[in-house]
Amino acid sequence: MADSEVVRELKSLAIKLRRDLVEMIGVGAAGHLGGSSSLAETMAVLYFHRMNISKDNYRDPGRDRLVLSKGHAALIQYAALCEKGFFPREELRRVKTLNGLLQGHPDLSIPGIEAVTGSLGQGLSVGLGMALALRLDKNPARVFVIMGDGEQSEGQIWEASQAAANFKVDNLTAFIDWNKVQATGSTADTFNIPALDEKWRAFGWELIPAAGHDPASIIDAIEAAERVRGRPALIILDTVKGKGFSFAEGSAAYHNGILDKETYNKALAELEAAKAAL
Ligand SMILES: Cc1ncc(C[n+]2csc(CCOP(=O)(O)OP(=O)(O)O)c2C)c(N)n1
Repeated sequence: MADSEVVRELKSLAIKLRRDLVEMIGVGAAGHLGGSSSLAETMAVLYFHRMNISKDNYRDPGRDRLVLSKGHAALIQYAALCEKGFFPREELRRVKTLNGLLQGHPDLSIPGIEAVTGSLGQGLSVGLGMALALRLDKNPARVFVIMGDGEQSEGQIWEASQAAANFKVDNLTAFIDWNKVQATGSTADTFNIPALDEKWRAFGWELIPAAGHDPASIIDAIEAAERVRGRPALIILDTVKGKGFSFAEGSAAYHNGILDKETYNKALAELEAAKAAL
């Protein structure tokens, strides 16, 4: 069970990451608010509690690796990397500009990014390759892969899923950001995948549920995943798309919506209120 002060600090970090996210999107421009904010607590836990990764060791073979398979949520990962000092804050202001470092989807030119993603369905295969290579090298580092629930419609995921179980990979922890909404509507209406958890179990994975906006639950789930031996583990993060912003919660409109002055100010005000309530 995580220390309550640690949990409070991670909650506060998640709010900070959401603030950077809103500022990166800005007024009058589109940005992936919904699927980024649903990952704020997970990013806080991974980067500030669990992963052995820093601006000084991010090229060392012994570092832990994170592959953001749902690459459209890159802004929340950039916010975390920036907070860890991987690049100066000015880069957040130049995000998604031609001469900026931070592109709309993760790119290997960005310090701390481990894989090019954005075309959905590929990240688990990439992470599996990393995990197998680490095992061959007897390297104890771990690989984390974050997928979306809408992304589960991609066939390549199921090939990687079977391969990971076949090769008894246990140095890989995968996540599904189960926020129930994808780009244009609910995941169930757009491409329904009944009994998703049973499918993963049938494919040979250990399944671990987590409350995706509670750092303590995420930490417990990650620790449980790391105790699993001889097969891969999947954490299903029960989350809300657009979490933290009343106008965006559960809404496909803010998958990649435009913030106007009013919603921008409202977003910042709601974050201030959340911070004050901590
Ligand atoms: C191969 C591929 N097909 C389609 C898209 C377009 N696309 C971008 S995000 C998205 C929805 C993804 O939904 P989900 O995985 O649930 O992400 P989240 O809701 O967590 O943002 C789609 C279809 C894409 N990026 N890649």
